[in-house]
Amino acid sequence: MVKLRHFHVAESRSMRTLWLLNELGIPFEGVEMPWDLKHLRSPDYLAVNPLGRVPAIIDEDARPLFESLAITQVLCWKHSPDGLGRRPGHAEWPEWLQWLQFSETMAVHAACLVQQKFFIAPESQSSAVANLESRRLVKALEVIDRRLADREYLLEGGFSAADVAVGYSIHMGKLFFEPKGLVNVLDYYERLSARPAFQASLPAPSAAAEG
Ligand SMILES: N[C@@H](CCC(=O)N[C@@H](CS)C(=O)NCC(=O)O)C(=O)O
Repeated sequence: MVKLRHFHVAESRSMRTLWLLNELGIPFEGVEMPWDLKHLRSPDYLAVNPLGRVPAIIDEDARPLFESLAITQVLCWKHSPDGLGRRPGHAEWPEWLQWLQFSETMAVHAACLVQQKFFIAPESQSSAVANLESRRLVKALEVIDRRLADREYLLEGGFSAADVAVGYSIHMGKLFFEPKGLVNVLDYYERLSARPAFQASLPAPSAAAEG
């Protein structure tokens, strides 16, 4: 019996959770919604996530959980505490937590660019905001680039959910520009995006073409 439900909108923060679920290889039911407020702000969905955003999950305890990085921590704790996760007390636990949160620092800049480009009417878009947010995203990517100068993944111990979280934010950032010159980031993204679990979290080709 499938116990876990995952609420997803293609190419949104819920891709982070979908990719993680695919890496974990645990059974779940995907509830896919379109990018529209009719679904995201419906009373049924607001009962799951009071802000009407994605991702959210409902696990076996039947209590909804939202915020992608809280979901990451809970799922890793339950299903892969010493693999994709790191436990409190593990030497890499502080850094694991840090890179998880850093992924949201990056995603907030990318989300602002998504709003500027897709959701704000052209006459209200601001090139000053778009330039500032792009520069701040590049600064964050430079931090990742330096971190990867002498390692394949963010942690010495190898691939973890921190790479899923940050990898999704790079994926989102790449919608706007190629981080040219940041060769470590580009190699890293290539490694991450070749993973079957990443591939399985992309929209189906027909959906991508429509959308
Ligand atoms: N910090 C939250 C951000 C969630 C979030 O803003 N998700 C976006 C998609 S990337 C969303 O659902 N936006 C719909 C809306 O704001 O109406 C998380 O990481 O889960």
